[in-house]
Amino acid sequence: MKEIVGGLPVQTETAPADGAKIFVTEPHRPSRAVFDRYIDQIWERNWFTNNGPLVCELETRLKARLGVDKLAFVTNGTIALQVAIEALRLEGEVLTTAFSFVATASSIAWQKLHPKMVDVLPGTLNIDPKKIEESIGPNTTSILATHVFGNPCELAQIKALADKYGLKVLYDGAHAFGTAVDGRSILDYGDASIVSFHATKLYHSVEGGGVVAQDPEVFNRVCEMRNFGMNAQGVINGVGINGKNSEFHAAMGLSNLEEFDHIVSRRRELSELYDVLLSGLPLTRPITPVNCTYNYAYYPVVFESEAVLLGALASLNSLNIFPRRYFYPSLSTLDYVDKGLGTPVSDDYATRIACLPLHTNMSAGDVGRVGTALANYFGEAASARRRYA
Ligand code: T4K
Repeated sequence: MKEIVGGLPVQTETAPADGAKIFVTEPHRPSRAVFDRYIDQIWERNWFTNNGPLVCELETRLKARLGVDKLAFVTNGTIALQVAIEALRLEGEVLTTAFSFVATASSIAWQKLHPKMVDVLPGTLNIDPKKIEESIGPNTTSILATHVFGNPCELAQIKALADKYGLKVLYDGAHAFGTAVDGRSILDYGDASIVSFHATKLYHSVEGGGVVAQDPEVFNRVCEMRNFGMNAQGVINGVGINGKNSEFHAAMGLSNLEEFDHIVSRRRELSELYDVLLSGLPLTRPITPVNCTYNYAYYPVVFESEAVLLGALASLNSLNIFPRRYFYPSLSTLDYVDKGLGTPVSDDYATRIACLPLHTNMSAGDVGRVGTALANYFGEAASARRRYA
């Protein structure tokens, strides 16, 4: 059966019995034997949380892997943002990107600061440095910029602005584990960076996150704040929260870390297959800078219009394929943010971008199924347009 969705014809019959669901993402499952060995250790020690040995081991291995000096493993990426904002002592107005997951903006508001929206660059969908400069006001103290889909922000230009106007820079690197610029992890830039290790991320610890900070005093505050404001001796040095993560989460993180190279190379293979299958279709893709080692965190595609996107999603959903509208709506539509100078680029892209399924449980055949479904959709849309012309 065909229906008109967004002005275009869409296949709406139920998916074939053999068409297993393909989600935008699925958690990577590491070797069960490796994971079980860590769980056995936890069982044996009966030490479950509060800075246990596996949490310490994970932090050490993550630092080595990323080449960073200071990293604190915390409960999730959102707590990482809140603790980092607090530890950096950000105040007043924080300039932030309109194109990100809601946690970026809501963390600022949660800390009772003022998120002011800044528009993005059409190529990378990352915050536009020129617009940052135009948006700086008397109460601006800082910049919170997201490396969207794991693609690096304009690091040098943002640093130059921060130096010029005395602003602090916090990077939301929720998607950025494994991305490097000029051989250096992008989590090592800015005054601090955060990362998410949520189960839907390419590298995960089920729930989890990390804070990387440059200044030892800021990092010390991060460590104390995630532990109710207490230092290692139990002395309360200020207000804190419970941002600690557990041994079980560290076990998953350690197990997945052993497979991280495989995870990235598999995602790269699948992404390159998409590149081939989708070439010639009326879709565009965000740009990855040449000096960037990309982590293949997502496979975003931009449609000509929201109507075409909605038609494509409905068509794919009917075939049991579930891309996601990351990120919709543009954060400038939230009622608790300052809309700043306006964010037309973000507002436009947010209506017509979606991420295609990409995860290590997918086969090349699954990518083929998605590619074919999209090609069929565009083929049918084109012939319908010809019929009605
Ligand atoms: N900053 C940015 C820029 C972020 O993108 C995020 C989070 C954060 C900060 C905050 O980090 P965390 O506090 O989350 O650590 C997901 C994630 O929950 C969220 O972590 C992520 N970004 C955001 C972009 O996406 P949903 O609502 O899309 O997840 P959900 O549950 O719909 O899952 C997506 C698909 O994954 C499902 O269709 C099926 C599959 N799935 C999911 C889970 C949880 C599985 O197969 N198994 C699973 O266990 O938010």
